[in-house]
Amino acid sequence: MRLSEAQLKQYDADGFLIVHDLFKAEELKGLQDEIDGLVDDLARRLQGAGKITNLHADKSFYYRLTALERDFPGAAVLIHIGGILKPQLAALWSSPKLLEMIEQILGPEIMGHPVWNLRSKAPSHVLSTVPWHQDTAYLAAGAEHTFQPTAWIPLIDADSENGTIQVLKGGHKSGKVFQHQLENKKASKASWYLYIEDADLPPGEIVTCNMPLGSVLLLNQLVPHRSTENRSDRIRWSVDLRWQRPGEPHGLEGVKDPILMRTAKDPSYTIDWEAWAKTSRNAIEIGRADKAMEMKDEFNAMVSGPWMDRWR
Ligand SMILES: O=C(O)CCC(=O)C(=O)O
Repeated sequence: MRLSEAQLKQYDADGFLIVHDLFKAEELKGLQDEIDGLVDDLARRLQGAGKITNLHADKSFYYRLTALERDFPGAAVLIHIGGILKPQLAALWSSPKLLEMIEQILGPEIMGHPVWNLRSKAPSHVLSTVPWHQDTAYLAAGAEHTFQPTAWIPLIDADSENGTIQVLKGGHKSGKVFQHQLENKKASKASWYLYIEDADLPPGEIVTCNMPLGSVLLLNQLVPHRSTENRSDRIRWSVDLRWQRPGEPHGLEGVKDPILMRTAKDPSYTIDWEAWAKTSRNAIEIGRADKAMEMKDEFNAMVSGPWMDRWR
């Protein structure tokens, strides 16, 4: 879908834009089924390892992981940091509908940025409530100058009850990376998130993004945003995907590579997902703690990443 001039201007001025009705519910069904498969696989592995007894196979997309999380705290984080990019999510990330809009923002040469997330925001799950941050703060210093639009795509009608995104309108305008803190320094929360203290946030209107299924939120890499608590009884599933132009700093140099998605130089170009996924750096999700990998404990939900050194 093509954005209008007014929408492009709004994205530029506000640092975010909600695009309504980009996808029909049935276009997202394949992704939901794929996620059901990931949850089923996790449940079976947990059962096989003697960690749980009930697979909760009778429960549906919006409920099953909550039941698994109750029986095995950490299940929701394990889905979030699983890090294996499955075909439906890859297809969404590189879908003509998204790339057409991104091409209007970035131009015809488009790389997928290596940070992507499947968010399994279970009800009242403290570790899924993401505090105020700028996306670029999770990357190496200097990457803030690279234009890196994010698409945040809920797989449910997202609203203030189930913990949608809030954005600080125009908060990208200074071009600065604000001071971030590590949340896990607070004794109360074993978290891997960064946060900006209220006093360090620029002034601006806080906009709560009420987004029906099928809509997409485009964010600027510098606009402060957060997600609030999920007070509903359903899982607020979402994905977030990013892009940038080739040849510019991506902020994960030496850790993970971007992937070319579209180029005007070769109209018949097709994405080689397999080659990208084969590099071990890409197979390992950025959030997966090195220690957990070393210990080969597939059920360790500990998370760390290079941003922790940046802000320690
Ligand atoms: O989905 C969420 O709860 C938070 C998403 C977010 O902060 C992001 O995509 O940068």
